[in-house]
Amino acid sequence: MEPPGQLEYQPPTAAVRPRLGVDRLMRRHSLLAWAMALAALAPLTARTAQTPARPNVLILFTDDQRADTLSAYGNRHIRTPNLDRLIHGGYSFRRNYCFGSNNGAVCVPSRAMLNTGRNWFQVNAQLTGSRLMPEVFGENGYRTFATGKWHNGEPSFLRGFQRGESIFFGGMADHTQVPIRDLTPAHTLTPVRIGTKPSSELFADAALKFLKAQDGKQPFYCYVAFTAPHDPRQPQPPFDREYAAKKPPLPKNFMPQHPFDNDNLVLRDEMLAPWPRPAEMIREQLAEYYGLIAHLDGQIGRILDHLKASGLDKNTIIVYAADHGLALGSHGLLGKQSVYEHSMRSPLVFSGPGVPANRETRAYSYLLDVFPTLCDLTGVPAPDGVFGKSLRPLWEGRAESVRDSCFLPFQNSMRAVSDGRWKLIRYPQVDRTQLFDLRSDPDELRDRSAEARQGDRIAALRKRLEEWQSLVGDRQPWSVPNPRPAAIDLTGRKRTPDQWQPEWIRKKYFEGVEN
Ligand SMILES: [Ca+2]
Repeated sequence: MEPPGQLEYQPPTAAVRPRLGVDRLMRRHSLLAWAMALAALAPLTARTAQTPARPNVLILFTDDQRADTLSAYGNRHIRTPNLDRLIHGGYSFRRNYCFGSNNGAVCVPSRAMLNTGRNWFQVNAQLTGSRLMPEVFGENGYRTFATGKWHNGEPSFLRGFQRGESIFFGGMADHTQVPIRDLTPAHTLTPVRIGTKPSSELFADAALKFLKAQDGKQPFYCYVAFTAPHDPRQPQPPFDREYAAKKPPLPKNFMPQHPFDNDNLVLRDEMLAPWPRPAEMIREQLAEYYGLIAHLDGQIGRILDHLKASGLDKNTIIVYAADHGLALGSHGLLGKQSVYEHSMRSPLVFSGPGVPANRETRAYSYLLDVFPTLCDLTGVPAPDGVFGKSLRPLWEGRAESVRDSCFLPFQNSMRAVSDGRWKLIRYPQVDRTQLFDLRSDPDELRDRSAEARQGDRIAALRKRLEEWQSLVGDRQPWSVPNPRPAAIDLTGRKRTPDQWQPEWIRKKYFEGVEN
């Protein structure tokens, strides 16, 4: 596996260089068209206005997918031709992050932040008191639909979406037996039924059914939240055999154990392999993870094919992202409960009308920027309280960045800030600090914090971190009274498989473990 920071994606050439003048001209035309359409509908309220010229919105959201698991970004050990197609046709945010987490189930706050544009200090898991992205689009003339994972409770789902099929309320499930529900025309949820296809096929089927029923009279907002490649890591044929036969190499920052206690070492994600981590077992799980992504890629391809064949691609903004990354062997970890790059970074791509093709930026972005960006692109007003920022100025060349640093707060156990090159991580509960030079050390392997000459740099980064804390109302102190010892050795620690792991995974990875 290539380390995320070293994956230099080179746009092919001058043929795809930005033509900002043309882009701006086109944007003006499109704004003019909208203005005319809006003027014609002036007597109508925003709630009932229907402006077919408005672009449709399609969100393809994956679960636990590392930012470096895409062949278009240079990973030679995975093939993702369909996601590559999306990347080549769109604008990539190569430094996109989940804004930390207040929950070991990082999916929950990540999705809360995506769907409200708020940070986790402003929004709760059930999204009460926050305006939802689909809710706002629905009120502004969009036909809203969702399929796949919704991890923020049924009431918020019902508030957010007008339509839905094959909805999974929960964190994870056996990918071949997903418990799903549908939204009835009376806007109630059906009893749970068990999906009879692999998860990504189920959700792609539902999305395609919705897309094929669109008549163009009303713009749509279609949210497709895949549960792949979240564990259980169950690659589907033929990708199971393909990747088992050619296992990816270990990540460059593979370690048998995390070097100290980060407060998140013993939880369900981390129990999927023993301590110390056996190198070959990590490669097996990487092969299964990649196989699951390859299958997901094929299902996304079905959706992209339909958009192209139907012509919907000409007026549909596609957002592709994942809720966060995953360690899978990096730093001795398996899960996402850390603020290292592999776990907090996630892919983010925009494509569609007005978005340049085959371009990318390394400006910092967060998933919570998606909501205000889509508002900016569609003319839908962003609600009060949105913390994210529109990313549109980046691809239009009107800004080099929308923020000068990246803050990653994780529960009360970790705080990180990076300035584009240097990254400071603080672990208050065990009184540990790390400093990495991401330019020369993108894998976060060489902690420089003990070097005397880094004192000023650490002080400056700490100041920036505290400015972020002040901005978001984060009261976590740098130090706590009586910090715990940082040293820990998990060798031979008892493991428990959870109910979602299928029998073959229990046999393969929990042999000899009581379950
Ligand atoms: Ca997730």
